[in-house]
Order: sequence, then structure tokens, then C-alpha cells
Amino acid sequence: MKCEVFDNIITLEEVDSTNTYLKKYSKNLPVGSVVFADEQTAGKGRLSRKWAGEKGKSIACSFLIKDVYDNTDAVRLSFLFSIAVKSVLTKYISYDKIALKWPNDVLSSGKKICGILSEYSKNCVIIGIGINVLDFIPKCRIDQPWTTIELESGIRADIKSVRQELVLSVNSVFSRYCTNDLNDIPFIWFREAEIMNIPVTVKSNDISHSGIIKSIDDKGILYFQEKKSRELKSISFGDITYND
Ligand code: BT5
Repeated sequence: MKCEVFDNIITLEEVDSTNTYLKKYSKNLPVGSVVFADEQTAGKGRLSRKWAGEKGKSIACSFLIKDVYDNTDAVRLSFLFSIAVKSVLTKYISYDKIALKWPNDVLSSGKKICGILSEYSKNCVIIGIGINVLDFIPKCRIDQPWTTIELESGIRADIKSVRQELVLSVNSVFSRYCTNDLNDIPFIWFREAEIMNIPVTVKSNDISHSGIIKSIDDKGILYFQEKKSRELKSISFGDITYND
């Protein structure tokens, strides 16, 4: 893959989902394309979950990365984007409130403030980012604690400025960490997340385990020591909750 600079910025008033838009048009769009939408009518999360937002109150965008021939790179790249989001959020919210949650959420005060959806399609990786900026009333139920930049900081941030800060931050993180070998990225993320030895509940395939986080591997698989058996187990998809 080419480690591109994101400089082809498309802005839409309304779209079903910015990820779906890029999937549809990836062939004709140049390297370095990003699409922002004021409103999504069918914003989506992982596993067909819904992503909520309200017109003009949040960041809803997707970044297109072309010429990717290993679908594991989709996971690795999504880690880079969460590092870039963290850096934007710390302009508004104090650093110690922000946490990176495996695989691709960003939390503030333990509540979800950003979700990242990475998809691999036709040798492209599409990274969708939703950030709650201003307070809003969700149209669909959000079945977990969530928050906004406004709630966390008292700042009514300007959406256009946050968009610009995000693109700058992504470009800066890419130029720092995105080399031809992306294998190191999960380890960089793990250090940045500071989650070594943190108690966690892991849910995958409707099975829950309690344990302590121990490590990550170059594919982004997370390893934890299960509390009961003390065995080292891994999770490659699913959800975790930090229990501190
Ligand atoms: C994610 O999925 O967190 C990925 C969300 C990605 C959204 C962006 S917006 C731009 C781009 N276009 C899209 O269509 N999607 C991307 P997941 O880990 O599966 O989490 C989904 C869960 O988050 C839902 O089931 C809710 O519990 C919760 N949720 C939904 N909307 C939320 C919001 N605005 N803030 C916080 N949590 C939310």
C-alpha cells in the first residue's frame, strides 16, 4: 500500500453512510480521499449495529486507503486512526480522561465518544470515524454509556475545525508510523493505550470471560489471562469492557 496524504476532501450534506459511499465510489476516487457528511441516514457500526448522530452535531467521515493486499492491514490501520482521534480529543478534553479501547473505540471518562469501523473491500481499506462533538438526542437507542466533547469539556467545538484537526492529525500519525511494514502498529497502539495488566471483561460469540490484559500481537489479537483458569486466552473479534 501507499502511505498517502489525505488531501482530497469531499463534503456531503446527507448520505446513507460515509463508509458505504466510499465502497461504492472507491474505484474512481483518487488516493487520499476522505468524505465527511453533515448527516448519515444509515450510519453503521460493526456486526450490523447502528451508529447514531444528529445533523451538524458530530463528525461522520471515512478515509479511503487504496492498494491494500492483506486484509489484516485493515485492523492495523484502524489502530492508527484511533491514535489520531485521541490526539484531536485531547485538544478539548483533559488527557487523563481519554482512553483507547480495543479494538477501535475511544472513551472519555469511561464512556464512548468515538467509534471506528474498518472495512476491507476490493483491495481498499475504508476507515469510518464517528465522533460525538455537540450534545444531541439520538434517534436510535445507544445501549452503552456514551458522551460528547461538549459534555466532557463544556466546549461547543466548531465542527469544521474538528474536521480539519482530524485530517491533520491522521496525516501526522501516518507520516510518523505508516511505513511499508505495518506489523508494528498494534504494538504502538498497545503502548499508547496503556492497558497492560488492566482487569477486563471480554465478550466474544456471546461468551464472557473476566481477566487481565497481557499483550497484543502483530495482527491486533488481544491476549488476556483468564481469572478463573489463569490460562492465556485471546480475542480477535468482539467487545471488551475495562473493569477499573
Ligand atoms: C463502532 O461500532 O463503534 C463503529 C462506529 C463507526 C461510525 C462511523 S460514522 C462514519 C462512518 N460511517 C458509518 O456508517 N460508520 C462509520 P461498534 O463497536 O459495533 O459500536 C456500535 C455501538 O455503539 C452501538 O451498538 C451502540 O451501542 C453504540 N453507539 C451507537 N451510536 C453511538 C454514538 N453516537 N456514540 C456512542 N456510542 C454509540
